[in-house]
Amino acid sequence: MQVAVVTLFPEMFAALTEHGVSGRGIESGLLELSFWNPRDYCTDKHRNVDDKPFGGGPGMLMKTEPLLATIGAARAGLAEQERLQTRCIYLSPQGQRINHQKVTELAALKSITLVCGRYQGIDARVIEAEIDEELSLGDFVLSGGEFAAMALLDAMIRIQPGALGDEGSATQDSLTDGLLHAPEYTRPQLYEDRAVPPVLLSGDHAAIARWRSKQRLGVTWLKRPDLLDRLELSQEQQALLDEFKQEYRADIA
Ligand code: 9WO
Repeated sequence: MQVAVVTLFPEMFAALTEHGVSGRGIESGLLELSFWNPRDYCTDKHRNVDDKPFGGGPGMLMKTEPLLATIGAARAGLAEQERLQTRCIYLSPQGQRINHQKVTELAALKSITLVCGRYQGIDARVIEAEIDEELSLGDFVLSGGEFAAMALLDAMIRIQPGALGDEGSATQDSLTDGLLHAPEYTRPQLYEDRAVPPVLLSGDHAAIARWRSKQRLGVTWLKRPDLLDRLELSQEQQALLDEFKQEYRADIA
């Protein structure tokens, strides 16, 4: 997959390219990143990349001509096939919310272009003309789109086939099936007066799988009931969730 990133701060992406699973994924060519900096597409002698908003008010916008030239260069830099299919994405709090399903959809594309805004953002006509999709990580404001782009890219890289190695398959991710993860435990077996749930030490794989399924349903019910509302539970899952609720109510009584 080819990803073109339009950013005034390409150096920030070292956090993604030089560490951990995402670093190895890029190193091994699962995802090819290129950077396109509006600073390099300025035409005025001062190399200005910001401009005043019409109508006044605080803050600046990204200067339009260098931004358009950069998006155009990023698109021209893609191979022809990728260019025809590329999706141009702007990361902003005004966008549609990204979830695991969206990440999966984007990760399957041949190429995407990520536009990272700075300052107060970009001219509305650039969004209309050049942006296919405006996406948000949540209802909060950053100082620019770079961290959001990196978060999205990290999520996309780790689900590329071959990214995680053998020990952790992305198909086992929580949220792949719309549920949260079951609680996990490592040593020590006893931490102050808290013991690891005995079933996890039992060696009974069927019992462990059943316990984890029940916990996943229960944890999702407790922490993110909005996720459960969107799911069609099987009879078996409904029975497990009912069991969890009973035990939970007995526990807090
Ligand atoms: C800056 C600013 C300064 C003065 C007055 C108003 C202002 N609004 C903004 C602003 O919203 N800046 C954004 C910074 C412009 C687009 C890129 N930036 C951004 C992206 N912030 N937060 C995101 C983001 C992206 C994805 N998910 C969550 C947040």
